[in-house]
Amino acid sequence: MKKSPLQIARSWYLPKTPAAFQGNIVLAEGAATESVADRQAIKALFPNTYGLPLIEFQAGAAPAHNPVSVGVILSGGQAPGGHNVIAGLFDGLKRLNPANKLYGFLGGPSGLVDHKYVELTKEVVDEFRNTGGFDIIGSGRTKLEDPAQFDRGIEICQTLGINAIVIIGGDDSNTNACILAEYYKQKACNIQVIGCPKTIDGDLKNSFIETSFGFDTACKVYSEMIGNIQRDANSAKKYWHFIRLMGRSASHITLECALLSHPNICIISEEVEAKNMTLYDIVESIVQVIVTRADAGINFGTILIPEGLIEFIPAMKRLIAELNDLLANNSDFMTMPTDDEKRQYIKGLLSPECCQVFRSLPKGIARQLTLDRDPHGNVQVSLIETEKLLIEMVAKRLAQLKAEGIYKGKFASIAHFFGYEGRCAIPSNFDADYCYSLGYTTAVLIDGGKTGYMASVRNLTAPASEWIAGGVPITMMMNMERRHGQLKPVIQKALVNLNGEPFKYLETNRKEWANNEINYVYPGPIQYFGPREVCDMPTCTLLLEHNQNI
Ligand code: FBP
Repeated sequence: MKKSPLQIARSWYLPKTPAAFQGNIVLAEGAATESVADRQAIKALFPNTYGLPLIEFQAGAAPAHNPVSVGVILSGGQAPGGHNVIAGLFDGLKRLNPANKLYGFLGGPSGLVDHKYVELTKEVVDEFRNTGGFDIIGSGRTKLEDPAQFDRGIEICQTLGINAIVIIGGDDSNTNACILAEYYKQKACNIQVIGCPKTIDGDLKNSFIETSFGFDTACKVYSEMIGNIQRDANSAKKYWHFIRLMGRSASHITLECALLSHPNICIISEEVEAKNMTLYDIVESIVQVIVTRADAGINFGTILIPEGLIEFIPAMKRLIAELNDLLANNSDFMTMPTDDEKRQYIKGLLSPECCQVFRSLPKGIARQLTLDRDPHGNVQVSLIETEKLLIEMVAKRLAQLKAEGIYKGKFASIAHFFGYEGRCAIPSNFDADYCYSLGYTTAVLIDGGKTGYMASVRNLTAPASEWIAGGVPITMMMNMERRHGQLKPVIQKALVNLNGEPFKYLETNRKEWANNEINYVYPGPIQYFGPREVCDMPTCTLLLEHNQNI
């Protein structure tokens, strides 16, 4: 296979790791923990894995390292650095005991159920060090929720002598990890389960998981493209660019990209919800900036739109919740042959308030809201073209204002959606280091006999040698939420905190960014070699959350 010069150069990169990894590690246990909410319900559902202590790695005398075999699963959407988690896990296991073995389950959680696996040897792992993508073993979105699936997992683990399963995934996949850990503990079948915090969305975080891996690289890739578009806009001076950014529900990606590139407008879903804004309020706020700039003779600009926006507009949120319940396992709906029949059927079942909202939407967008949910019951927001909806509504409003003599500018727009472009990028130094450290941490937790934990590496704004590694009980992050029409235990998603420093920074600066094109910032492409401030900086979000300057 031909490799690019950068790929070859990156294959030699040695990830930077916490100093604790240099010597022998002991697992220091803290006090018992509680879940973030719904404590009684979570405790009842996880009697064997609830309340476990926090774990921090410290230097100490070497315990005996019994040989173990581990199976690893990549779950959900791709995120840069997944291969380095596997490399760190492999190196950690081999260092603890050269007899340790690592297997990879193929194609995501279904590999465990269908018994599709490969042994990950040094030769295989070496090919993928510091590369983007999940292609070493592939990924998938199968939800592990049925005891029959768990039992299939036991069969293959017993066949291969696997003592531990590692699930590298987002909030839903780590919820699966927790359910699996509880089941295996209850069955006393000696299979540990450890999770690893992955997702470009950045919404799997709390005081012990400072960020999910992949967020840094993905945001840097999108910001490079936003910067390039801004330079094009400022050169040609004729287009408004509506840029939708991935991130599912939370607006962390959009916010981080705004902090890096200073667009004219940045919409944050969580703010829209807090201010109880309607779709028309959002359109008005965009139109206001366009008209003001046009008055100054500027007929171009950039607007960042989070992909989950639609779900945060309160009236739309109620509509989506009703649709979720109506469409959950609804075979009548699924087998209807035409879109028109489906539309009529839905209109007949919705409440009057939601039906009115549904009817007010352009047909294409309304249809997109009824498309299949993902296996976890989420609306597939990446399929909803919110940027086009906003363009249509903004153009209509500007035409009205023009007729009234209020708007004198010219409006030409271009729609963009950045998502898949960033998910398999070559990981930044930050993600390469962080992921390798997470993988190594996972190996140590397994060696220590732990189950029901997520690997945690903290103090991430400091140099890697000062990072603090350990484990967080997954039940600690859980609460009860409605999914597929039923209350389920899930890891609580971290949305943008409107009182947090990253959002406050946007709030302070957005007026200036709206009116002036000279404020654009052009971040340029990710750099892998060179000075620290160019190559090793974590996200602005992390820096601001740690009260540091950006
Ligand atoms: P994860 O939560 O699994 O990490 O997925 C992230 C994500 O990239 C979202 O930002 C996006 O909405 C979704 O996956 C797209 O899903 P798919 O890859 O199935 O199209």
